[in-house]
Amino acid sequence: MKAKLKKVFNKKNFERLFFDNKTVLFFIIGGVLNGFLLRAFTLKNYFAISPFLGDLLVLLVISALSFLVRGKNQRWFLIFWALIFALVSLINSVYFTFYNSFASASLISIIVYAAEVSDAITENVIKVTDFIYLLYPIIIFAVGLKWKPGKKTHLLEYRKRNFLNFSVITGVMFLLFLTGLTPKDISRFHNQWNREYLVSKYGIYIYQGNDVIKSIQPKLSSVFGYDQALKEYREYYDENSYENVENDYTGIFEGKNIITIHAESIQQFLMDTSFNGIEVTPNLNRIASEGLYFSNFYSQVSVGTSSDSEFTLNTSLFPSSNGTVFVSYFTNEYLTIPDMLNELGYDSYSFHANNCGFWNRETMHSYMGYDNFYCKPDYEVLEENVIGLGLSDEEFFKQTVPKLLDITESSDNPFYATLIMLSNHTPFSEVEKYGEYPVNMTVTITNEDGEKEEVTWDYMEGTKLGNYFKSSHYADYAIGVLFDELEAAGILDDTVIVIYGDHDARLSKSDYRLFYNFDPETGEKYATDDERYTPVDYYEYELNRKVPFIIWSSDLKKPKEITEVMGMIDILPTLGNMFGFESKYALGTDMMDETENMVVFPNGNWLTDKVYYYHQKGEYKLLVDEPLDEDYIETQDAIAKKKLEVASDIILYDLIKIDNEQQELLNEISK
Ligand code: GP9
Ligand code: MN
Repeated sequence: MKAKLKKVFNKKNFERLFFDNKTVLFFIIGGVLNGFLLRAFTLKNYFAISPFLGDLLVLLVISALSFLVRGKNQRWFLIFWALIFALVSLINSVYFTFYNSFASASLISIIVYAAEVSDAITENVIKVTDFIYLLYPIIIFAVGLKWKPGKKTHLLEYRKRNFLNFSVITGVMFLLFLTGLTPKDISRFHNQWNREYLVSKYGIYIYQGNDVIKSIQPKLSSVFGYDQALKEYREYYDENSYENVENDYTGIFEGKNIITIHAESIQQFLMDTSFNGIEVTPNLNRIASEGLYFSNFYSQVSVGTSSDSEFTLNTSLFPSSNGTVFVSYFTNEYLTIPDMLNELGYDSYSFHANNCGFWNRETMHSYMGYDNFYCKPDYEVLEENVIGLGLSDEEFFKQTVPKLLDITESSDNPFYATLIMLSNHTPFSEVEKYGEYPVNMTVTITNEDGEKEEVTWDYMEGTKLGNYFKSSHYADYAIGVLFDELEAAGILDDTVIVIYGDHDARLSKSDYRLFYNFDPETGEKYATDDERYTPVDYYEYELNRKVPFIIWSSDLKKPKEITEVMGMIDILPTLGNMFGFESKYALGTDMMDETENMVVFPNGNWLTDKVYYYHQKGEYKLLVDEPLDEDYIETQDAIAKKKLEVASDIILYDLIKIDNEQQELLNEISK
């Protein structure tokens, strides 16, 4: 291996590899230059190494492959790829001017549509500089034409050697590139939703390649198994079609406005936590004590995190584990809360002060039936009001309430509004912006001399969990501001407020271990064999991921805490019964019905009041002191599996649409 590397990485070999074949050399230089120019004009990131290596890597791969093509055809191969790469740069450059983001193959049909209807196209979106990228294939063409392939280029031996040499260089480059990536970069690559980030990290060519693969993947996988899926879907809904069941809450909120607050990364245990007598979430605690508070409620997200919770809440379907619904399956037909409320005469809006294209929200929210999505350009984002990813929650709420007021003043229709918070997003590091909230503990201890002494342990300060408490305390403060502003605007009385934590904060077990096992007597953690030690194993951790869910209304007769296990999928049936709509496709249940519930997670795990089941291992933790029925696990697991399968098939094969179309056809025929 060492010898091989030496053979490749010597001066003579480099000269032969690159200068013998100028087309290859220009191909690589031109491609790198185009990638650099694109990033400079769009992201303004001039000197980042990682995207430079990413671009170079792709160009080396193509160069290596070019040696598999004989004689003159090699240059045509390179000219072809130079043209493709130049077009990728050109399209992305134009797209960025238009949308402030990078292009995605899955959005092609939407772009054409948007371009047709938007006034923006009449503005000058195509600049002269966009065409600079086309110089690249033109130069490769010129160099390629001049280049006379010598006899040896036809020789298999020559081509094979060059191919192998290039492959070694590419391999080394790949390793170099990999070392600069963090696990977060890799997971973002997998999700493919934060497009600006991906280009800034991977370069434009890798980004676009990954994007094309991700866009085609769902189409390919949906070709197979379709008939079987439709059959099983019909069988399932013949037996399990969802209908509201009359209970004490049926119709109680009919005709009222709804404001749904998407509380970023808010977990339930925050509500049970205080420091120095001050609760982490005093506002949420007060709101919960006045409303219907579901304290054993779980988010059911997959890789689509925030967007998955928006999807599941609005459809009562599980998110996809094969790609993300918002990104890969957004054109499908789903029956959503906005759809059903629109039928009841509501107008629906969503609000998020971040980039409109994140999680493809701008497009998907419109597909989900929201009449308008207010996003970053609709907000004034002053530097001093920025926390983490964007506009602070306080400012977001302060600027959203006047918009809601305009909406109520311009229409007599009730509204459904989804307000997506942002500040409490990982990594919770802008501690100085969250306001004073010390996460320490002051206690009186007996010191070594036997005297009483007051000490303050800064045990949580500086930890990620500690910062999360501070950040959540800020988010809670912002929710308090929202309530005040809504009250002042006169909106609160006619409005039901729904609050959900969108998913957990993905904190480390070690931070929890410190938090639950801190010994104020010694300022150390309890030893693991201490009887006071609380272990944080897989099950503890998973069970602790629950998020709060609250339904609040000023005219709710009796506040109530519901402690049975519930999940995001149950929101639609619950609100449906209260507001007068229902979806036969709902896979959840009405949380106000007193039946035993099961929370199924997209990874196959599930939870009841009796058991947490760990799918991958086929093991479970018993949560009650009573034995289970013999077939309990098997029966529940089969139900969980079936539900996940039905949702997954609906998403993959667009079954709701197909089923509706077939039904319509049958109705036509039978007329
Ligand atoms: C982006 C925000 C974050 O706008 O909603 O999404 P998440 O990382 O939580 O899925
Ligand atoms: Mn989120």
